[in-house]
Amino acid sequence: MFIIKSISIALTIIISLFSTHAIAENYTVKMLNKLGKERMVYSEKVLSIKVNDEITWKSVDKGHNVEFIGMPKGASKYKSKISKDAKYKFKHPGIYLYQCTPHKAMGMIGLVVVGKDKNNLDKIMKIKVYGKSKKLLKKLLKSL
Ligand SMILES: [Cu+2]
Repeated sequence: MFIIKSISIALTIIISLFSTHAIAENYTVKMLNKLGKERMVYSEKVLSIKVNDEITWKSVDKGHNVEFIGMPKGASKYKSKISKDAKYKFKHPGIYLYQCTPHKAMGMIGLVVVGKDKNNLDKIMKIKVYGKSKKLLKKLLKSL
């Protein structure tokens, strides 16, 4: 009886460890000069993640960064250093829009949807983006 109880307690601990592990995930987005036919791109343009997930942007090619230009209420602004890996933990549900500062007119933008929450979609649609990013942003928002 004692053994069965011990096993069941151990199992409960193991399962809870696994589930807490599954709660926060880390995604990787590569910052690239070239991807197929595209130039100056993030390897993932749209990511849907959960609250408390993290994204690491890898500086695979030099000269890129991450600059948040739109985010849900409560989320802090973020701007990373050029040619450095960047990491951000998404604590607030909603849509985040970011761009690469040097290539913002070349369509180097990305969207993150946290917690499947699109409460700030109207605000994101009104954010000013540049050059090639205008058409791309419209397309990406439509795909959400
Ligand atoms: Cu760039």
